[in-house]
Amino acid sequence: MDVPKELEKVIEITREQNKWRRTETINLIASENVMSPLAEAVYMSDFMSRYAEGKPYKRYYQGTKYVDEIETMTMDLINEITPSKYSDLRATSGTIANAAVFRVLANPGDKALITRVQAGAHVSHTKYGTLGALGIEHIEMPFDVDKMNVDVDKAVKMIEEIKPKFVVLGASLFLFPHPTKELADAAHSVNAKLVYDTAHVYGLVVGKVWPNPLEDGADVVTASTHKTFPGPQGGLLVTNDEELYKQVSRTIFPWFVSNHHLHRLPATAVTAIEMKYFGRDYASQIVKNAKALATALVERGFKVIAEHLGFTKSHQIAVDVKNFGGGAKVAKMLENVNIIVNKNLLPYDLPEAVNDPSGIRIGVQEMTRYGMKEGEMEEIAELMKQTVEGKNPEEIKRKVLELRSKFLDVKYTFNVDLKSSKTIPLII
Ligand code: DSN
Repeated sequence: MDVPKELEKVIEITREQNKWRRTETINLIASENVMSPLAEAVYMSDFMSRYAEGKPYKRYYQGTKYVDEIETMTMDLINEITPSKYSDLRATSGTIANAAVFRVLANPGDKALITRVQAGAHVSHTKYGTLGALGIEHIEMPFDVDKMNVDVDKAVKMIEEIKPKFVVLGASLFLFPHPTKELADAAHSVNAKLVYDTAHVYGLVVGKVWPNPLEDGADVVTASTHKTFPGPQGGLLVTNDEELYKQVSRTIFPWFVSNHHLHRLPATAVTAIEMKYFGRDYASQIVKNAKALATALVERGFKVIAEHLGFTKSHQIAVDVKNFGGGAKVAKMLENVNIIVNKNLLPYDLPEAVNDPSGIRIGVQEMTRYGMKEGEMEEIAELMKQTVEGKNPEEIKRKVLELRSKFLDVKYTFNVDLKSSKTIPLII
């Protein structure tokens, strides 16, 4: 039979995606990254076709001895690099990790305090997302726009007055570490728990450039495994609290996942090993690059948020682009020249401005993983300036392609010859 047209189309779309996003674009989406070829090789394995409901060595299926081994090893690696006492990798996303934790900590009708939506709370922290689905009331903590952080004194008072079941820190627009210690102390004084969502910054935590919230009193930390931590798309949670760990573990399965997408496990393990050996260099270069890009943008007339605070301590910067037509317009203009960012609410926007907010959010973690340094951040800032000034997009795109073509190999990984190392092929 001839190859059907629709099959050809599927192959073509996938090829085009690979070519465009892997080789032709400067990706500055703060929630994305690339796996190393090594992690991708183990991702494409027989694990992707199997089931292993339950926990290692306590499964509801036979045939899981290597799943047990890789899952246990990955949990140990995560505990080592975080560091933490207990980890669970079965949440298939950060949202699912949050859902399991929130469900254990509160019942429908209970209250949770979260960061302000415009200040970056993830949708899963809110009444619009997981918290709403669980029937838990979302109450926003005051935010100090000048400090680009939760207003500690007012938030502590609010915790003492409202006595929520839990407080959530961590955000999707996340420039500076949240005040974990102060809010953990306040939460514990009213028998509440502190949940810290490190989805965006987990790679910075394991790279030791961002505080480990567990060391500052957080009861449980959730994360994504594919943002600054450059692994497969997925979620995890870590804690030092044995009782909480047992309760959440009993809840993830069977309430929130059945199978936990097993091909994530070896790829997460490879990434954890990469972070163990290269994480510090990678994470500190990310922060240097973010600051360098912010500085270069300001020098070119952009209004980068939090200049008086040094712009950022994370992989992200936020830019107010109202003067250039707003976040939606600027994000489209940049996409047109192959620079990929997302429009983003800034803390002083109204929530209704979500479709055309003042800002764009920029993350430098993926380009850092491809080896870009401060000099390339300056080049990117220049290309962005030319774009918003309305210079010839085709000419700018040509320069983007040229810059990107010099950074096609993932760094901060090991050079392993996957083809010749074993008689059994690694890639089936
Ligand atoms: N909404 C994603 C982001 O921060 O881009 C995370 O799920």
